[in-house]
Amino acid sequence: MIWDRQHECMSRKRLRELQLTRLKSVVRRVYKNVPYFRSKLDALGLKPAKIKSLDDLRKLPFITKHELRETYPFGLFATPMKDIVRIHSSSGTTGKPVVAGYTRSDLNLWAELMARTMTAGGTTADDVVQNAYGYGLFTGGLGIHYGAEKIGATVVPISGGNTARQLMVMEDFGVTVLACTPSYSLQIAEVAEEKGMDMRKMKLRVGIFGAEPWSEEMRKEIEERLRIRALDIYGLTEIIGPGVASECEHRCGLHIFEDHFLPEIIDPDTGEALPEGQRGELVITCLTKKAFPVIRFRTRDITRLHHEKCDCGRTFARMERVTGRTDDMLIIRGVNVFPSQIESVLVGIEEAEPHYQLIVRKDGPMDTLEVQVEVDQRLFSDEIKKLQNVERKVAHEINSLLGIHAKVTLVQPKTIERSMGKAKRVIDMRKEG
Ligand code: DLL
Repeated sequence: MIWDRQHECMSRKRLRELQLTRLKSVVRRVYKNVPYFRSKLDALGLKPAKIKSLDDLRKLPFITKHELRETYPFGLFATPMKDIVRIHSSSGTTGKPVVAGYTRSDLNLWAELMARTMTAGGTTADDVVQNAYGYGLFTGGLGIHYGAEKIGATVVPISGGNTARQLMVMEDFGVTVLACTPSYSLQIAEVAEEKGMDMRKMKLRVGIFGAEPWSEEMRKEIEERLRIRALDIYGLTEIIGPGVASECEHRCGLHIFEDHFLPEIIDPDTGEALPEGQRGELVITCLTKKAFPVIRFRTRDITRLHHEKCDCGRTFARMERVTGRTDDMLIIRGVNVFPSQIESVLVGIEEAEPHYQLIVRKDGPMDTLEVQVEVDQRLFSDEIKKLQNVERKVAHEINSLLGIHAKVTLVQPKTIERSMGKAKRVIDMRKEG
């Protein structure tokens, strides 16, 4: 199903023309209205009129976390505050949060993009959507909310937490679509199992999951335990929130809504554009947003793009599932690893539960990795030798697939903190000295 066939299936040629017109216009507008951006371009001797082709985008400077910090909170807004009707922000675990403003037209656009997202995931007006993303400053809750309402679905705005109540609502209201982070969906599955609930008797059929990296193996695990089809959606506060890219029924990458967001892939070390199909850092330019249109925003998310047409008929580029962020990448004795790669290994091991945490420490000049993973209570009460065998097996798998030595510690069920939003996968003790 396609929400906006006219745009989502437009020819690549026509799409490029539209992108160019929009790019020229957004650069002119931001140059005129955002002094910070204007002074950056002036320092480069660059006038908006020099942007004549999509390739000219590369002449423009990047926006990174640094620029967002320098202009905190509203310095990159391109409209007067009186036109801004909503503010959202990121959680800001490291320093000040990112603040995003929306005009009324931005909110309409967002609802439209979320309607595309929900429809691509197979949601229709007949569905009952349990929205367990957090409501509030986080973009997940209200983003899904307005998109699902726009397509005429019934929204249950339950927000995150109180898992027993989530299950009661799911059963009693005949919920068919669950929207939350993948890690929270597992927590819901876990509590359902504890309560002896039979998911086959529930009407739930689809999960709309995103906001954190998750592996293909984790998808399978969630699908089996909740008896649903799980789809991946992507977005970020700096760009709009969810509604930047979404999987369709074919699940071969996430379609980027390219008529509004222009993607590039760069080498995160050099900032140079990478050739088609290569994996690197995703950079996004907002083409149509009014209040907070960031230009060449470095997302720090690692992915690659494919441009071949998808069987669903959409012509938009597809991004591969985000494997991790440049700042989440661990370098263990010279080997680069993302937490999601370790997740893929763990979820494939029968004795291990899909709850884990990675602890990175400094041991002299070396970085060491400890993988804590939960195992079944039965195994835990078993003889110590069995536990040691499983630890060895997990360490061996990690070593043979990723080439790193990790210390594996099996822990009791429920030792690893459960989250109702984004899971905390890495504890980096190096930063604490
Ligand atoms: O997480 C927006 C969102 C809400 C997306 C609900 C999807 C569903 P932020 O809190 O600003 O916004 O975090 C954005 O989360 O740069 C990625 O690193 C990560 N992320 C988001 N979606 C995915 C995904 C929301 N599907 C940051 N896979 C992004 C992997 C994701 N990582």
